[in-house]
Amino acid sequence: MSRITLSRYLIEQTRSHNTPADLRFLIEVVARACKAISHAVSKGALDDVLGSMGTENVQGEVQKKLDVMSNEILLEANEWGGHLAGMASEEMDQAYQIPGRYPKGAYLLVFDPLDGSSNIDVNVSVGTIFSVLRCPDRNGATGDLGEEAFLQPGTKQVAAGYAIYGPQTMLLLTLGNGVKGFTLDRELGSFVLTHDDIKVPETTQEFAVNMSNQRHWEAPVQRYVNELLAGESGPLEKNYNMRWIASMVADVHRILTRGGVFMYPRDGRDPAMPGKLRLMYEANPMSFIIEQAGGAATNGTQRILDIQPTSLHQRVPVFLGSKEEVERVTAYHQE
Ligand code: AHM
Ligand code: MG
Repeated sequence: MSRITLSRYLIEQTRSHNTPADLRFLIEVVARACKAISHAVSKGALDDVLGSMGTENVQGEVQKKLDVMSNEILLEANEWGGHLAGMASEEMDQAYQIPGRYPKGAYLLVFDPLDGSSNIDVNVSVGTIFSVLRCPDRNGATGDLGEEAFLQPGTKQVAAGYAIYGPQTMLLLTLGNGVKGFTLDRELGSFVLTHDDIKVPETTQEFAVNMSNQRHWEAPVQRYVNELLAGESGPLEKNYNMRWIASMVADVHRILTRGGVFMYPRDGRDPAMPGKLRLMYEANPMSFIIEQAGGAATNGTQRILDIQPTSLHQRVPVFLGSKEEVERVTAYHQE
């Protein structure tokens, strides 16, 4: 049986869904960068890539060596091909300008180069999350690309995906017509289609949340999680299991595989931080993927993909996964 590689899938998409050739090239380049990141992550202590840099990113978080390496791998892979007008990364203060010596293209690439990086040193799955937007018309302007070009709601994404560096390296991708899963065949050096048409079950008995923050949550989330914990004898009349990997890619990947609800609610610790996760680098791409797989994603009151971003590094509360549970916790916010 012939195997469908990512390249072949993308070419078929060009034929069947008019996926533009430059978008196809962009995805291929991102996938190639993810292979390089997968390789670097897998080396661990052998190549002295574990541990911290001793620096902080724009959000005041300690940068791991692999955060910085992954960011550089993605920038270098994508800057020269002529398919991008600019990039933005969780690890960089401002938008990245395509160097003047290279041609520019129609798209914007936004990424979290290594999500869940607090897990690197303990050998737990991490991943790369990415989102592709079209660059708005600049009316002939040739100067630096400003942050405003990126501030588009998630509904405008033309593609999104993530690579998960776990027992297997996989790439999950949506071009807006379903979700496909590819597994890296290291001998071939190719991502091979292994999970066709991924769907999130509508109902679930599994939830994911960092319970240590419970005392800081708002009332609707307190109520919902208490009901989950009450199990069969509570109002939801079933027992729930809990999982928290603290790597969003790994938690979302589990939900895409067997269902579940993922929450990173707003909490009362810092009013300037409405949630931990970033809209552009984490919430939007994951919400696009989850919706394309038949699930739902809200910030408690609104569909995440409808949020108009106001800044590049904006944070949002996130509830995503199996529809029934996301709708339930969202309804509690509205009561
Ligand atoms: P990061 O982008 O700095 O790695 O942070 C995001 C991660 C998510 O992957 C994960 O869901 C969450 O932070 C875990 O947070 P916590 O440490 O509160 O459990
Ligand atoms: Mg992250």
